[in-house]
Amino acid sequence: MAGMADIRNIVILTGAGVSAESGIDTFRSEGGLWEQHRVEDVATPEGFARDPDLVLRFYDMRREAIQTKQPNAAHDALAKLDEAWNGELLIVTQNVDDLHERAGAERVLHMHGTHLNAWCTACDVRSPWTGTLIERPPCPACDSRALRPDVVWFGEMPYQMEEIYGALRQADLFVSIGTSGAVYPAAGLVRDARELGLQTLELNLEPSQGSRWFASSRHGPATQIVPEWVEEILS
Ligand code: BV8
Repeated sequence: MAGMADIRNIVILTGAGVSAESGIDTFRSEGGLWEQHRVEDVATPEGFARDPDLVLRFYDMRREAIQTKQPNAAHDALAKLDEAWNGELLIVTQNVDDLHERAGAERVLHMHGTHLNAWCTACDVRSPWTGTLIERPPCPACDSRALRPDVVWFGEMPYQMEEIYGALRQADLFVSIGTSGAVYPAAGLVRDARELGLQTLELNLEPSQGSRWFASSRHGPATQIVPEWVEEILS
């Protein structure tokens, strides 16, 4: 990639594809999560209001499944980059799993929340959570039985957008890994990056919905193309 030498600050966006080879279902592949459930029913505040048990079971099942999975070579490579890179680096993930952190990455931002917290709709406190919510357990902070997944649903504002745009404004390179480019504002970040003059690279199994916005694209499984790219940029 041209001009690799002048890369100081990097923003990386990851999606479900980076965790696919860890055995965590993506959303839009055949048999993916959204095919088993209508999005409107399980990932919206309206769906939660309409049928809280359905939504709580959906997230209980995923929270439990995620804890049985391990980071893969793509997570490991990104953690190695995070550790070795002495410029700015931010891994913005759309994933609610904690595989980036379990691989050792530290500069991680969960723009769509995390399966590892429960969020109390009574007192607004977010508590670490690895169990289930279907039985309406009491909030550790206020005792109310009003906990929901700490996940950003459709129609809800993604977390820390100002921090993400701030990192983009300082960056020289934007890399998108394992995402279909189907959901905004995450899918729009590559256009923000281009407008800011960043170099843009897509690493994905196949061209995403936003492929045309990337100056460079590489296609293949993340466990193969992400370590290759990390070795390249660290050499
Ligand atoms: C908001 C958390 C506004 C939940 C998620 C019309 C036009 C434009 C926008 C909209 C519109 N109507 C509504 C909107 C807004 C809406 C949106 O974008 N809708 C889409 C459907 C059109 N967005 C929102 O509502 C967002 N909020 O806009 O708020 C606002 C403004 C001000 C004030 C208040 C509010 C919030 C969206 C967040 C929803 N939550 N997740 C949960 O996890 O359960 S979305 C979820 O899907 C993910 O988080 C991610 O963001 C998104 C896409 O999923 P991906 O991660 O990309 O996974 P996917 O399966 O799609 O793709 C996997 C990719 O990996 C594929 O490309 C595949 O090829 C690749 N892959 C597979 N295997 C591998 C691989 N790659 C490499 N290696 C492999 N082995």
